[in-house]
Amino acid sequence: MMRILALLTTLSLISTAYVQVRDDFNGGFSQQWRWTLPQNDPFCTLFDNAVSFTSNSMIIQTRDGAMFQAFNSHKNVPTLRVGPNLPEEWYIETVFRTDWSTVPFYYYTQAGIVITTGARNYFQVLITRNATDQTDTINGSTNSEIEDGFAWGERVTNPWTPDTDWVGVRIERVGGEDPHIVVKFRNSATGGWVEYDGFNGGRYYPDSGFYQHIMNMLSQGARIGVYTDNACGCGLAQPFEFDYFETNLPVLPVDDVNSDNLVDDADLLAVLFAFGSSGDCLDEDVNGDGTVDDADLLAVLFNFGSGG
Ligand SMILES: [Ca+2]
Ligand SMILES: [Ca+2]
Ligand SMILES: [Ca+2]
Repeated sequence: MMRILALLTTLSLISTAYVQVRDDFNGGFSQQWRWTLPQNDPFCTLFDNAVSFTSNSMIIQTRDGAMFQAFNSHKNVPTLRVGPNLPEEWYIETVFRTDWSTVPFYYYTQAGIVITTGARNYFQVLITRNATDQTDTINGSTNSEIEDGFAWGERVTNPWTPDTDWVGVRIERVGGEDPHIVVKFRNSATGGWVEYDGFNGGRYYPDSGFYQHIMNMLSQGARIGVYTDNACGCGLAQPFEFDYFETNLPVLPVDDVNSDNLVDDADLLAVLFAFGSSGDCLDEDVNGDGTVDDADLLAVLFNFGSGG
């Protein structure tokens, strides 16, 4: 093995271009998702058999738990890790559906996108039960926290009466002469992505704290993924079915065990040291089958020398 390591470390590192990442959840993950969430207890959020796949979607049932303020106990938060070298223009989007008729009017039950460095720091773009009005409506919303300091994002859509069709949320950065971040949504009436249409609109400009918070997280190894929340602590197991998740942000390969943007001998050694371990959330379990073994070693070797 040492001969192999010595040989491999002499290889020059190859840069790979980042491309659009899309997971259609066709019977399982096609991308490099992880269930770990820093600053959260449990660190491994995969919990209670709440996650399943159809041939073309992923279903997450809400579970009690929260990222809200210091209640850092959220469950079932799958994310991808963002690497360096963000493109000037980027986007993250997901599309999902649920049967809103089973969500009580008085809970802010919600789902959507999360950008996070941990349970104490995040930004979410969501579609939420409109519990403020306590009517059978839903609306787009945003939430944010910096060091557990919660801020409702003050970006909402006008409420609408839900149907069983897909809905979607999207966050994107527009570059050029007027750079800004914008949050968008879609439902069966919008005919595609449209900007948040409630008060304050959907745009964040570079002088806003929310803009800076989002960009800071993305430049510090953020994780991006899908989020579900019963927002009640009442045991409500609401199934949210996700059709797909897509982004053009650079996503670190799962073979990069130590998240330093290179697949090299350090990752190989990490796998070797964890050899024989088992569990749901081991970084060294590269192929995600629950055990660290020779298959994971081979997976790292196969991508050896790749990086951003
Ligand atoms: Ca928190
Ligand atoms: Ca690495
Ligand atoms: Ca494995």
